[in-house]
Amino acid sequence: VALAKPSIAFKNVPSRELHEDFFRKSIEVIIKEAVFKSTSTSGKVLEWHHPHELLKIFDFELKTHGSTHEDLLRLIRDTIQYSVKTAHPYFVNQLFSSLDPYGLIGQWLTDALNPSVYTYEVSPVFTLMEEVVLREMREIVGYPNGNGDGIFCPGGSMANAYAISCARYAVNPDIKKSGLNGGARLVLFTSEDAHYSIKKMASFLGIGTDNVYLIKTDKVGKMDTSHLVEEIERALREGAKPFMVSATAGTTVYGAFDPLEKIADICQAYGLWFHVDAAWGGGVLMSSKHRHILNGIHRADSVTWNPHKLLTAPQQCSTFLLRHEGILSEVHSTNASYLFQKDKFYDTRYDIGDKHVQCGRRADVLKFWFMWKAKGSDGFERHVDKVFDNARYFTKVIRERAGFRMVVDNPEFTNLCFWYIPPGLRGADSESNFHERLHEVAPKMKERMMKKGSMMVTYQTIKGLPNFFRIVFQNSGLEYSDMVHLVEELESLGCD
Ligand code: ABU
Repeated sequence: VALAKPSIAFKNVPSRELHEDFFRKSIEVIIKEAVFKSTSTSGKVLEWHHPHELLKIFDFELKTHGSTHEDLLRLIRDTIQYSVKTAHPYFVNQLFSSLDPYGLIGQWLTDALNPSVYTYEVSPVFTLMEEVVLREMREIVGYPNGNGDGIFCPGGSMANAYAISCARYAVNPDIKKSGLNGGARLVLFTSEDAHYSIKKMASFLGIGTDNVYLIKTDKVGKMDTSHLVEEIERALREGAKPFMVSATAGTTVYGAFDPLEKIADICQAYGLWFHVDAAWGGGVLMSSKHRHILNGIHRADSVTWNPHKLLTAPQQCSTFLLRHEGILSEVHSTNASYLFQKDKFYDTRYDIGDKHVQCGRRADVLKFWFMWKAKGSDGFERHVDKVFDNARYFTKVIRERAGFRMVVDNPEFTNLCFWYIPPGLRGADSESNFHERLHEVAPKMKERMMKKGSMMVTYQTIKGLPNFFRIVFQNSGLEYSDMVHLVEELESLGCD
């Protein structure tokens, strides 16, 4: 244990035995409280406190002198107590949830080894593990023999940034050295329901948000390809340089899948980089029953796919996959002589760090690889099929109940968007203020559920619709009885 080494053997550092004791006690608390208690339906999803209250009851303050192990154990317990239990079966608030035991062990092993995956000499196992996992994922996407390239990224937004960076380089390699000055105005296209990271990263990379042309979506949230062509033509008429389309496979709110084959044809016709943001929907590729909703993804130049979403790898685990070899290095490498020496005694192609824009980098691969080893690809397939099945069942249940109304009638994915019309508002559809009153229902019910701690589901408005709930099924540990419980809890929260 590093803490017991003489270099940090200050007088107040306890002995190795004390550290071992502390490790065991901490792990025991974490397993008991953060793993098992937090995932049990007998406990709450959260214990709500406003920030000013939490600041009073939680010992956040940093002090001159260190704390005892007893105090630290109390802090561990408090941290668990006041945190949201995102692995609780009734946390259906985001595009991630649940706790995979193998993923957690992989995460803990990663942290114990504390690698940085930039050179083979520092991370031999993780470098090769990344290569194996990324190749397998490319095969599943449908790239011939799994060829191409890929990286693990700190989140899907960064993966989308890599896509913009590669697409920009593909249209004008000089940008790497000379920057954007004086070149043609570059324009990229994505749908109005796409993830906000496309705009954010376009700004970050100097493209500018005005040069992200938003394409209309239909009523189920899919990109309107006729409008895409119109907007590409508009950009050309304006003298700009269209360079990329970012399609979405699994939009954040509706869970819609853009028509990838049609978009691929358009990109081919206009010579545009075709990116698919499948951060959320990529996991569907594991299911032979459902993967058809991503038909055409194999034609993408690049793909964002986050195993921490549908496949339940612990946060965070995001990948960026390409059909092209070499471009990641060409775009991003700067050949730092203190890390990427070319005269090393081993094959330096395994020093993969220079194709990333990060230097130090966590090994997010291990937890996912370990899960894959534990479950097999067919385990992931069963998981995906189960969450689809749960989503269908939940839809069936709410269709049969008074007060629920679907926003998208036949959802393709496991995002289910619906309004809950409380008894006091039923039959008032024709009243002039019905939409305003309905708009207030979801925020009020959300406040009640947070304060009660019984469940967490998000709400939002898009395209001027009154606030509606979006429930997301991603935890295959849930049963039909949990679906019924969630429905009944919503009814009870909106009983008036
Ligand atoms: N990266 C999108 C996350 C948004 C959500 O969980 O709803």
